[in-house]
Amino acid sequence: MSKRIALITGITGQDGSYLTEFLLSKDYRVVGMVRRTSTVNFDRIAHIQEAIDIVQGDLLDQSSLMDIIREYQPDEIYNLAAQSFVPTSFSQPVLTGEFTALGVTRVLDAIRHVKPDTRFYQASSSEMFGKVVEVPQRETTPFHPRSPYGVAKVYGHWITVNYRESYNLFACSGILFNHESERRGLEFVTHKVTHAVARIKYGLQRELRLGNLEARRDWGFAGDYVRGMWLMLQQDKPDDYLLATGETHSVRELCEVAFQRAGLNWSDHVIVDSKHYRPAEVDLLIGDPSKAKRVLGWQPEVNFQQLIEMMVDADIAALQRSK
Ligand code: NAP
Ligand code: F7E
Repeated sequence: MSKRIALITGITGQDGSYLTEFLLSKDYRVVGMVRRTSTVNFDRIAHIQEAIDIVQGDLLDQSSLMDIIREYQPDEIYNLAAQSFVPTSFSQPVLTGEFTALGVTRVLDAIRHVKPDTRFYQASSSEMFGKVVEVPQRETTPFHPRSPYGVAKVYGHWITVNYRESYNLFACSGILFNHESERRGLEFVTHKVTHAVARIKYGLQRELRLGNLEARRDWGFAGDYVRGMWLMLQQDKPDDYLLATGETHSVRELCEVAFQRAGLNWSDHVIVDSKHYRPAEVDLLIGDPSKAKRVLGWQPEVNFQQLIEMMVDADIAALQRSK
């Protein structure tokens, strides 16, 4: 039997790299779409690059998306590409809308015209809940986004639902809460903290400047979440699912756990700097993943403490290797 073909947009990102490993383990042929840059940055997929096809395309360019689908005839498309950093969405709101919102329509429309039986996964986000109206948040909780990023993701979510309902596409929206790993970008708070912990331990820096320590998030491990993405596309019918751990912790608790892992006291090093505050904050996120558990049989295997300790250990090991 010929291999199933999966196309991943955003393959060079954190989730793209874990999803690629997962799909290769399921014997898929994986095609990764990357945008053209003058310097190639395939750090996260360098170890599996030989096993995949890389193709150039861009969420801003409709014809590139159509050509890729025509050429590779994917059975499944995972749309992970986005401008995903919330503060940048405040400074570059229009670009964020182009990538993170309209980009979704471009992929869906390419599927509709070229290969309408392709199964589609949209990377939606807990940032859509924003100023939450229900605790914990479920698939049915109304959205109140608090950033241009969150607003763009609400658009991406509803256009996915709309193409499913209008054109009968197998289109799923995964509402994923924060998920992290040693491959997380260094600007996100978990990796910013664990990376700084390693550097402080080895005397390479003394202080760590953060913003709102009281913000609470439902943090899980990225490796667990990509399994959920795949499960959504293996069902008989397309639907939307929320993936979360069901636990919430503050940035302050994140600091406590991370510094403690390295034998340090967080309050000796962390400085609150208003520069890192956002024009509008998401104060509390906690998800109820019971639908994903019931229907997909999905549940996370790594808890908050294990995740943060894993990330600190990885950052310390990386620093030791580089010395
Ligand atoms: P990430 O590490 O920031 O990766 C984003 C990817 O999108 C990168 O591969 C990037 O390519 C690519 N990209 C950006 N603009 C593009 C464009 N115009 N055309 C083609 N590719 C483009 O994000 P992530 O953490 O893996 O998250 C994956 C997806 O899930 C994103 O859509 C994110 O918004 C969403 N999400 C993430 C979380 C989370 O906690 N991680 C939670 C909910 C939803 P370059 O390498 O060229 O920059
Ligand atoms: O912030 C607070 C900050 O940037 C988490 C993206 O993957 O998850 C991510 O979005 C919290 C916020 O992630 C700093 O104010 C305090 O309340 O790690 P973050 P995020 O904004 O939750 C969602 C689900 C996505 O979909 C997004 O793509 O931490 N915080 N001090 C800080 N945050 C940062 N980055 N840096 C600080 O110094």
